[in-house]
Amino acid sequence: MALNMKLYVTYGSPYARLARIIVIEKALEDRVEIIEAKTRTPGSPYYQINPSGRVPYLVDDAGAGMEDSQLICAYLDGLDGKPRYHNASHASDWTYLRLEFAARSMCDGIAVWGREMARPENERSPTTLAHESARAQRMADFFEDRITDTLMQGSSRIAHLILAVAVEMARKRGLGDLTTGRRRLASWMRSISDLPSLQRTVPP
Ligand SMILES: N[C@@H](CCC(=O)N[C@@H](CS)C(=O)NCC(=O)O)C(=O)O
Repeated sequence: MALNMKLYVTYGSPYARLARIIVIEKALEDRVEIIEAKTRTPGSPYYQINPSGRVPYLVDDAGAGMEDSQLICAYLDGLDGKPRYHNASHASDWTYLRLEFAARSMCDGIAVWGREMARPENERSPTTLAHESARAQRMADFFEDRITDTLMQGSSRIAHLILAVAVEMARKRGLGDLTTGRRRLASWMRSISDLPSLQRTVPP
């Protein structure tokens, strides 16, 4: 089958990683071409494709473009009419949604940390780094308490993928290992990190 959809990514982006994980999990690799975009570059040709300049960005087989991992993951997951990570019962399951949005919040904070660290050293804000570091620790405590909840166990939901991607990004970008001293989160991370879709999308 022709690769008729295009997914623009950078390999370090946690949000793009979520979309790449769904492509693998939903066996869409023969339908979605993964393209590396040049982000954060004045005059990048990518801005002609996605004016916001962010990744992930998906162009579907009708040529319609969409941005944001939340939308793209739900779209890709629903293509076969059998969404596994966004099934209809989650949409009004407030207990589950609270966990999903807490994981998003944690991921957003760690992404801010990563962005700050990517700046030249003399442009980094120690205040922002300290703020995000403290937030990440509080959120890791939150998930250490919640991780044994049945909603965080069993078959993967998008909340699980977001949390896993966030914790791995913290490790990779120098914020530290958020599972240290958090036995339950550490054991949960060990098992989810073994998923082939996570292994195949590890950031460089
Ligand atoms: N809420 C968005 C966030 C996407 C985002 O922040 N992407 C970053 C990479 S991690 C990006 O493309 N940055 C480039 C820029 O800001 O120009 C999502 O979930 O997709």
